Amino acid sequence: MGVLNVTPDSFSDGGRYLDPELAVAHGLALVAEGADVVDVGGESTRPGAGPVDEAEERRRVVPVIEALAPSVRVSVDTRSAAVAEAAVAAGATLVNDVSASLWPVAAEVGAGWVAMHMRGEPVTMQEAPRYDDVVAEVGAFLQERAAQARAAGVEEVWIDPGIGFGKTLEHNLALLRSLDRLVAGGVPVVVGASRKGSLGQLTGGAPVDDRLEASVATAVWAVEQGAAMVRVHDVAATVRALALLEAA
Ligand code: PMM
Repeated sequence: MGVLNVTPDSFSDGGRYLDPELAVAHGLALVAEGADVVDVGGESTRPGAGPVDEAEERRRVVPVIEALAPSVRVSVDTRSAAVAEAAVAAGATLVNDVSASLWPVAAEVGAGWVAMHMRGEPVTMQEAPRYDDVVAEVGAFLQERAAQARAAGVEEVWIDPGIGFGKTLEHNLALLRSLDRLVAGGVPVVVGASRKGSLGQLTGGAPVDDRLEASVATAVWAVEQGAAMVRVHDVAATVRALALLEAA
């Protein structure tokens, strides 16, 4: 899954693809690099970000989705039911939901659904997050949401531990270390660690544009542990690294 943020303020590519033409061109480039899914988002959920007006979010994503959907599977990265509905009408077939709350919408429109775990809201989520057992708590939450979605009629359900969403470095590492436990639950797992702050922390404070190796290594680790999809910015490098893993 290649990341396409149509936002002024996402942490790694904010502002780069606000122009719909540039966004579509970048989406097609991700496809050429080997992305199976392009994840179009119009609201930044980086730590500290506030919510975006729904109409504005829709205005950002719909034209881009319409242009990309004939060429590739498109997911919409949103927490808004109205935006998810508009995105599916525009051609998206997967709702990537960092709020893990939009399964009724996915059921209604017949789309797939990714339930991501987040503790709190983006504005405050990195203010001293704490868990007794992060792996058990995140796993239980996601399995429960997946079961709810299935019961509501969503046929394609994915779960995602939400690296960096209300989690410290230690929490993120614990989740990555025990990814096999999440996978063992039987629901396909998505992991998004690409260019995130934890990777900077682990690499001597590498800035966001200098986290390629750590991002690729983490994607390879996740797939090796059984993740069925990785959400990444650097599609070409990740696809090449994963080809090696598959061959080996
Ligand atoms: N991370 C971000 C946004 N959306 N969706 C899923 N399923 N998993 C993630 O880890 C995730 C996400 C934040 O990163 P971005 O600013 O690069 O989009």
